[in-house]
Amino acid sequence: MGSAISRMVKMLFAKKEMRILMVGLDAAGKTTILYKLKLGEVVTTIPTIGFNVETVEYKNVSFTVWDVGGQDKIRPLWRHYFQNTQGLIFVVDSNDKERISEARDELHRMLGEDELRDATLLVFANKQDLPNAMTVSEITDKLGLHSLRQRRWYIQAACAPSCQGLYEGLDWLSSNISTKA
Ligand code: G3D
Repeated sequence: MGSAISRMVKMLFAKKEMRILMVGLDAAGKTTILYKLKLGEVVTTIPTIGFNVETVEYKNVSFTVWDVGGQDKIRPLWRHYFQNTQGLIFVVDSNDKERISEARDELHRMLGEDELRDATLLVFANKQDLPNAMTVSEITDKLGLHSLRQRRWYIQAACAPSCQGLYEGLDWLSSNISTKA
């Protein structure tokens, strides 16, 4: 399954030049997704204490990943990674009802960044395999996605360990990003 996904994802991105940021609260499943894509070697850098950045480069595509939430001091550093970002992937733990409002606040803060003004948004409602997971429509509501204006967005149910939903989400993203293909 993993290698089939990896082949499909590579086909999606083969001819495009794009920069994609994948963020979300810690433990949402970002690293699991990044490894499942098998696009290449995941490189972890630590620009400052408390800020781990994971990156994967595949041909002209770069994925950059970090945790958002509760780190006001290092926020200004994020901007360095925003430039030329066409795609923002926001990963949510569908089972984490306690932190869904924190996730919403972080998402809206990111979307308020000037450099991310034109970025297309894909939300992965991850951990759908867990019995008490919130549904996609509940998460759509709690994240306030319908209130977004002038933003292309899509929410995809996912289960990262089994790769469910990953290809579908990325397929939508690659078709809805304006690139310098
Ligand atoms: P992060 O990179 O966003 O911080 P991780 O999150 O990818 O490290 O995932 C955090 C934990 O959630 C991991 O478990 C991981 O296996 C698990 N996880 C990720 N996606 C899913 C999912 O879709 N369903 C379920 N049930 N678990 C998931 P551990 O135990 O390694 O901390």
